[in-house]
Amino acid sequence: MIKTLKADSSTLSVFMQACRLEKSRHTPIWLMRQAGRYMPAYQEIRAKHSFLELCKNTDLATHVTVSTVEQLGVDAGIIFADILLILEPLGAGLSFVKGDGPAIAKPIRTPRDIDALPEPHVEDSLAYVYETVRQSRKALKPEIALIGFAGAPFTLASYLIEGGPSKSFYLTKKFMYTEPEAWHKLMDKLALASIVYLKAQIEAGADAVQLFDSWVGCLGTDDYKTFVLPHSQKVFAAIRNLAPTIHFGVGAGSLLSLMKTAGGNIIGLDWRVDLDTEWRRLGFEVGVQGNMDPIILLSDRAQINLRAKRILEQAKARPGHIFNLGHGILPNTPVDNVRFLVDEVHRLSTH
Ligand code: 1CP
Repeated sequence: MIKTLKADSSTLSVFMQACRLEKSRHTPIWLMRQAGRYMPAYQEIRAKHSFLELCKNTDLATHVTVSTVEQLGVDAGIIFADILLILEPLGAGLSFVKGDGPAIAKPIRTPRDIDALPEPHVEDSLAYVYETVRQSRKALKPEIALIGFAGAPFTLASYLIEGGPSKSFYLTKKFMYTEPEAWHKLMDKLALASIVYLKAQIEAGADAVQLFDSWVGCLGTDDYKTFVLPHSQKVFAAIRNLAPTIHFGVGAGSLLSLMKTAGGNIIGLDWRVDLDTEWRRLGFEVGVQGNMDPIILLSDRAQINLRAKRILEQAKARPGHIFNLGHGILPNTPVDNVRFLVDEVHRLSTH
């Protein structure tokens, strides 16, 4: 049984209707990275607290989640957290360096490093995330869905092995190709921890969950099948009956049907693919989320209107389209443009 919002409110949430591939009064919209540095209110909070402090302060994290929804008028909130938090109880030495993004003090470079990884006990070590879910669900109006999330095993492994962001994923791929046995052991460990993590978020009140495989687009189809698919599939199989799931990757056009095989009620599309063509190819038994280029939000209202219209035309008001960007909002985005997009999507899709 897929979990719904409280019996009387499930029919009110356009986001949950889309997750269930039901018609809704307008197309739901939320935006990846909707809470963050492009918002002056967020910057003010960040001036006083480090990013990790903010994630662990459940009152503040709830405030960021909920006030973002109120400010933008979106149909779903996403808990304020990060895909990399799960690496902390794995003893990776996670920090966020100003300007440079995340850094891992103890990256994984040998099979022995994997054997030495501690048991992460995510039920306890990430209890603050579940508390943020609980508080946010309570604070949001019933018709606003709350999205929980985790990083997919491949994207998490890439940070653990590279030690931070990467463009080529050279160390990750080298490890995958030369140490396949250790690779699968690591992926299995990450998948098992993510299952416990996602189940606890759903238990705490997340209405749907998104698995971010942001960097999987660097792989070819054969490598995805061999090294990634079984592990992501394990995560989706474990939670499929608990809540609707969204499966997201960037630059992953050639992997979309394999990602569908791995799992997800909704498949994330970025701007590099044509929404209509890809949805047809995937089949209408799954929904799609996307797919505006985040840089459109740095242009002007005329362009935002035009592009929103085009995406909605491509989706043809089929049930199961969740409007979003193809990737996260960029730091220099004007908040007014984001609000304009949300209003336009609601206005243009109301029927
Ligand atoms: O300086 C700051 O204030 C920190 C910036 C920041 C924020 C606001 C980071 C560091 N993470 C987050 C929050 C976050 N991250 C959320 C919740 C907020 C929301 O979406 O509204 C979510 C869902 C994420 C997910 C996330 N973190 C992903 C997957 C999505 C994506 O962008 O592909 C990834 C890859 C990360 C890693 C990460 N965390 C932070 C940064 C700067 C990065 C990317 C670094 C890189 O380029 O590899």
